[in-house]
Amino acid sequence: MVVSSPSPLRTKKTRAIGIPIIDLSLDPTTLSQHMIAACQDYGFFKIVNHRVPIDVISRMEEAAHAFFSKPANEKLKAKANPPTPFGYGCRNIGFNGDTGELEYLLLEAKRSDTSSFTDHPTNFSCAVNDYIHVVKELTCGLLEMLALGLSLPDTHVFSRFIEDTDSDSCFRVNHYPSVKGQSNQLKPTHRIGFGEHSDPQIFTILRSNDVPGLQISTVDGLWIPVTTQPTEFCVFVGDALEVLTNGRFKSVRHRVMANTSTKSRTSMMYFAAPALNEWISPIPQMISPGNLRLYKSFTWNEYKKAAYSLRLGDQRIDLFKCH
Ligand code: GA4
Repeated sequence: MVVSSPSPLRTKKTRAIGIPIIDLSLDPTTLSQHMIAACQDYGFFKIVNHRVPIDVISRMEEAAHAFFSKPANEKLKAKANPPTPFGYGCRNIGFNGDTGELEYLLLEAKRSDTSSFTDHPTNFSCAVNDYIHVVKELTCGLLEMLALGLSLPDTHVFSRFIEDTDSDSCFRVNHYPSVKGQSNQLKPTHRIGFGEHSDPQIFTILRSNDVPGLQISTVDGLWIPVTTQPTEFCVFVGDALEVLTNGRFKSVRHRVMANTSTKSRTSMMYFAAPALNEWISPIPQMISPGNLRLYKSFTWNEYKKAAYSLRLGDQRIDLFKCH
């Protein structure tokens, strides 16, 4: 795979080959145009020069490492009973039979009370809260840049959902242990860490260590491996942003293959979501005689319910198409 820098903008005739890497130190006009091209063509891009303090990232990575290093019976204390999506999970994803070769912690961003998870609840909670704070700021900045590039009259049209104190954003830490040498009917390289899906939210900001596994699907259905450097974040367009932009930006399908490296893969995702009672519908500026309205209006609560009633890989956005 060829990775172009700063961003492989597509023209009508040519097709970009690399995953877009966007340099946040570019001037706002160029930056917003690069981001728009990436959201349209891939629904995905990587960012560099993001200015997120490295100590906040390192503290969160250390806290995650400390948690996943605990014995299984300790980690299970953080499992919700009866099951909710939140807390500790091992292999099971959602409630409808999806599984993967991972364990995880899923937390509500606004209520990240982690006192039952660790020996040092204050340290862990501080690490989580500080990390959520900086990635939330980053997310809002990126969303404002997109609104600017689309020449929308209100540059907060997307970010206001995330700024809302009732925003339903969540934070997930995934830990993919090595499956190398483990016996299974499937070859290790065919095993799945986290199955193919798109994220239901507006935007997802991911950071991982250098162990590979993440793949994104192109619009032609080709799977491209995504490698990341410690200096980068990955950004994913979610279903809600596809609807808000009336399909101009595409929510990206992605998956994680089981980890065949000797080291564990750890990734941290901030899922930026609206409040449960917020209405999601294509913004008027994205609809025109040449761009007919593609999606119905719905509340984030309705969308979330639909997501949890289906399997991970289902195309839940189709339920909300106009025709
Ligand atoms: C995918 C994105 C986030 O990880 C997540 C996931 C959620 C879960 O693991 O509980 C879902 C999945 C995700 C989409 C469909 C439903 C809900 C599992 C599942 C089968 C936390 C989210 O919001 O949606």
